[in-house]
Amino acid sequence: MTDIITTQATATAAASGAAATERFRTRQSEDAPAADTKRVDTLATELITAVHDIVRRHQVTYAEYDVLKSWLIQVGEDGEWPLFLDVWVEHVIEEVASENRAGSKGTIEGPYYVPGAPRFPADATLPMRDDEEGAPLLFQGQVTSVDGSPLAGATIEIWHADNDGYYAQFAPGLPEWNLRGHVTADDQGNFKIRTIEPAPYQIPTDGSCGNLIAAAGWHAWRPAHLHLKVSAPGHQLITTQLYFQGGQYVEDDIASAVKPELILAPAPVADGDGNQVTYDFVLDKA
Ligand code: MBD
Ligand code: FE
Repeated sequence: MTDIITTQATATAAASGAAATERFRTRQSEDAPAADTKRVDTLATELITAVHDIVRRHQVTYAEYDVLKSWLIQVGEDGEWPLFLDVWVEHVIEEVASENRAGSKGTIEGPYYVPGAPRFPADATLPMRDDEEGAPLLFQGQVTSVDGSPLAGATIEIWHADNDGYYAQFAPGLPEWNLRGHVTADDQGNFKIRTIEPAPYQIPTDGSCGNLIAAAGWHAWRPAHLHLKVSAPGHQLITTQLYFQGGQYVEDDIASAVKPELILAPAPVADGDGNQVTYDFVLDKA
């Protein structure tokens, strides 16, 4: 009995990993692309050959091979493949995907996006608990096209961690849509979102990604960040994140997802609590 209560009340790698894996599977089954044999041949062959090269170059032993094998099995059992891939691989996928974009910078999506968040008009307060901790943040801006025209009715999806670094639906005890919302900009593309500043995010230390980080002597942290998906009809959706100037780990993100264009410098609100910042989004045409 005590065990059950403890398990449910504590954020674990296995629980957040299982949720992230399930979330990804749901999305992938809806729009899985067809595989091209030639492409799979090329990519799989080069990946396998790269592994062979590493084994030869570093004289990898049977003992090390067996550690790798059990670690790979464990990543799956912990449900941490989404976490592993998004932390150590996705930033290069995003770099390649956005090479030819002229509008606002994007960055990785990460494992914790959930579609279908509650909708709000252009002046919005994100769902949060009555006693939600963290400095209030007023995040506002305008969405325009690369040609400068305002994008009326653009949508801004936003999701972020709370003041303890936890995401709703991936950690226990949080309201389902806490700090998640889908905001529709006004007829000038303007939006105003009231929320709280998130805390830095620590990769779970009790799972296989945490084991790797500890074994390699790395740190397990991402800087505090807001996640966003910004879109408008006839334009390319951008998935991005925004960080906080001077914040811990901004210069040293475990997921390598910080870009200079994505760093906010909020200023104290003159006649109230917390900080405010303006950030505009420019979308490329579709
Ligand atoms: C996160 O919150 C995140 O944004 C990424 C990319 C990886 C792990 C946790
Ligand atoms: Fe995140």
